[in-house]
Amino acid sequence: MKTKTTQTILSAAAAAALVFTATAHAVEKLNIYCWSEYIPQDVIDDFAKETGIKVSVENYASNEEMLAKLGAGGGSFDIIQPSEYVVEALVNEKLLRPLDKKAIPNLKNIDSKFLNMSFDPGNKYSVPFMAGTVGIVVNTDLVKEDIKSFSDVFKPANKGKIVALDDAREIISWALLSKGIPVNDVSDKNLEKAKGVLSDWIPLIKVYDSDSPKTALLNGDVAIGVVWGGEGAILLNENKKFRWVIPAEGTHLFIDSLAIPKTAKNFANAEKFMNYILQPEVSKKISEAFPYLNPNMEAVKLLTEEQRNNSASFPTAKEISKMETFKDIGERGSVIEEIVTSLKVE
Ligand code: SPD
Repeated sequence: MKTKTTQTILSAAAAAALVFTATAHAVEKLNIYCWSEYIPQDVIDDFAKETGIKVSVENYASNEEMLAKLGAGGGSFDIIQPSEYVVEALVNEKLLRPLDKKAIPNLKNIDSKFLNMSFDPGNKYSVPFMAGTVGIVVNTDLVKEDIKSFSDVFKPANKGKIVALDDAREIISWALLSKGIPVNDVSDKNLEKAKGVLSDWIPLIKVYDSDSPKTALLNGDVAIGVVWGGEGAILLNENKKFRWVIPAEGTHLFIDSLAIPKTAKNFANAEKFMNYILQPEVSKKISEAFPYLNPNMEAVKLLTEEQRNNSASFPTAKEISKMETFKDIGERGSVIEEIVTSLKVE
């Protein structure tokens, strides 16, 4: 039979164990570093509530901003959201952690067209999040000309009426396409040609915004935009006066994925999050807030016909067949940054 003192000691130990367990649960964490306006806050909150994991989120507005922070050792992230050419670079540099696919069974919901792509064969390191294009949005109340191409957008008559993505790789690709040059052919000779084009185009741009280019169009600050497909889709939903145009010169297809940096501490929580957002209902919620080209075919089935018919979210198969994806171009990326930055300050 236990004496009263022994019982007291035992229950104190049990209480301490409980406190320890509770504390251990409280420190479960997930640090997400993702594009702005891409993962809705309610999806993050629901995940945190369901799993008890404390989630922190930081945003970036370009792949290059994200790479600079990772490279400088800033932040300690468990999930990043790189585009295809950046996944390719990070895999080559061995900076990503291989995924435990057993922890991500919902990967089965992704359309096979978006799996096993050349930037990550076998999806060893990345899970497709959203895809999309870059196109032109025209406020037809303010612009009466029939805008069909980048060359129509960047005309002197449109000076001060244009919002453009603040993204050097994007901007240079529009100039390359206008010269009939594929977006990954970034030789010195081709960049020189693109620079010539951009020296005329860049002075026409009024606003640079990669986070929310729709805002300048919505508040009437500008009349034409060269924007992400998801931003275009929101504008089309907002008002019939906005028209979406796939540039006649062509555009590119981006695939933004979730990946785990090699240095991640909470990698199992990162895989939990990946699996969570791949559930059709959750992915549908993401599409509703940020209507990009959703590679999750089970989620797409849950969207309304109107959502699926939004031309800025879902380009046709014919349009997609003409689009290239960006490739890792190594050091040429810095040359492009320098060209665009120098033209902006002229
Ligand atoms: N607000 C989310 C924007 C995502 C854009 N994807 C990036 C493609 C870069 N080439």
